[in-house]
Amino acid sequence: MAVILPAYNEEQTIGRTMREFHSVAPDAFFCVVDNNSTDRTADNARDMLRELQAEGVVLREERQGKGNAVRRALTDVDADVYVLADADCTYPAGQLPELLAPVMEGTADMVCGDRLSGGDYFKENRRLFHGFGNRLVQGLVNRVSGRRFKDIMTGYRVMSRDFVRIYPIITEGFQLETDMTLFAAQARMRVLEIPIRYRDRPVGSVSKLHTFRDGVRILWSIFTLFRYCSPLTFFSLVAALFALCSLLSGGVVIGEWLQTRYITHVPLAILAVSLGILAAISLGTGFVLDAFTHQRRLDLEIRIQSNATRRFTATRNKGGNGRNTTE
Ligand SMILES: Nc1nc2c(ncn2[C@@H]2O[C@H](COP(=O)(O)OP(=O)(O)OP(=O)(O)O)[C@@H](O)[C@H]2O)c(=O)[nH]1
Ligand SMILES: [Mg+2]
Repeated sequence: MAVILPAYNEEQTIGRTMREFHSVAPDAFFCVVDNNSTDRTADNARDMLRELQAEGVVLREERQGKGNAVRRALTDVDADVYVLADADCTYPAGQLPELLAPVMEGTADMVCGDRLSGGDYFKENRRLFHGFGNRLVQGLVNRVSGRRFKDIMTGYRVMSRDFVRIYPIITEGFQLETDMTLFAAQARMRVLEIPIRYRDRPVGSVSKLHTFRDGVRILWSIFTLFRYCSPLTFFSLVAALFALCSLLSGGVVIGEWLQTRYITHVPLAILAVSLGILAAISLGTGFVLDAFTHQRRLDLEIRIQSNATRRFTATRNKGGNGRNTTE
């Protein structure tokens, strides 16, 4: 098992986070990914590895961003199960066994620590708009994915090797968590959410999340994903908008022609026709991209099937019925 801790200027809390996780998972391989920290984060992590006599590594990633850091860890470390957490002591290491069990047993591909159901997050995290932002993103993601996720942006996750091997990390920053959940939904992975306790960062440690900058990036990435994943719906909506404008501007022209058999609003007629053409082009684009999306889904499914670790093997004994389980 690998515990991945992306850390950017977390000298105050990285050691304590590692100690807490080590106390519940002494055999875990720690992977701390430092990202150009200007404080003693990397040194403290190395010191703590030595002190705990734990297995692990402190990696350095040049490209800034949590997504880049996690990508480095998942690319460099091979493990049967991956635990992802923040290096800021906010997530309860004590609940790791609960989160770990379903992935270990093979009944879930990703288990998320749900901060919101217990209510701690709203009490503990006092930053204005964070509760609102979480709810907004959750509503949008649930709408796009058709699922009912409770906490989409949690940073405490346990992931199976199978999930990690097929998940392409293309996001660089804090969009990572939202993207992971959306991808899991798209790939029809089994996602389980378990309510967890949540504490605010200890006094003196500083959050790396910029409410508006990162909020806008997350919303933009959901919008982009909607365009990529449901192009037919997306471009049909665009086409409907163009068609409506075309009808509104063309209505006047048609009305005039019906009454007088003349068209005096020539510019308006040209506008209406142009908007109609744009509507048709948008709809056509939607159909073409829909075919691409279909192909991409097929490719993804093939990748999932060829990468999956099979839980059961049917024995090929001559007279047997092939069953080796009672589950
Ligand atoms: N390596 C790396 N880690 C990062 C970067 N940005 C954030 N992190 C780490 O990602 C984790 C989450 O960042 P936080 O600032 O706690 O973000 P958050 O949990 O959404 O915000 P809070 O609710 O304020 O804690 C922490 O362990 C950070 O150190 C980065 O650019 N590089
Ligand atoms: Mg945090």
